[in-house]
Amino acid sequence: MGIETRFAVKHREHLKEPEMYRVVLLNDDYTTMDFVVTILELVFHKPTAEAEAIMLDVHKNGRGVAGLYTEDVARTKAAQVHALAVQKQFPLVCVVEPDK
Ligand code: TYC
Repeated sequence: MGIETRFAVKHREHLKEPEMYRVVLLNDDYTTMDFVVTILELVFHKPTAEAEAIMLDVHKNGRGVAGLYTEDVARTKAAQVHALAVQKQFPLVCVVEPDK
């Protein structure tokens, strides 16, 4: 076994998958469905059909997962959602929580 292979094998054992975080959208009575779909398309890069399905899931069940990311990306996306919601004066809230 060559030096590079031995190095790779030895060091791979110290690598861990990053902890993942959910960005969860919460339902409310005032934010428009169109705005939530737009958020899911723009911030979370969901295709329209999937964005509509997630929005309806949140509308019916009170909350729903917009996406799963490393913590810094999840918090950045949550901040982007908040900034866009404030801009349009919608009370839309999303929270970041560890995925197990
Ligand atoms: N419940 C809102 C309405 O009826 C739509 C909505 C969906 C709001 C998802 C927020 O995260 C949300 N206009």
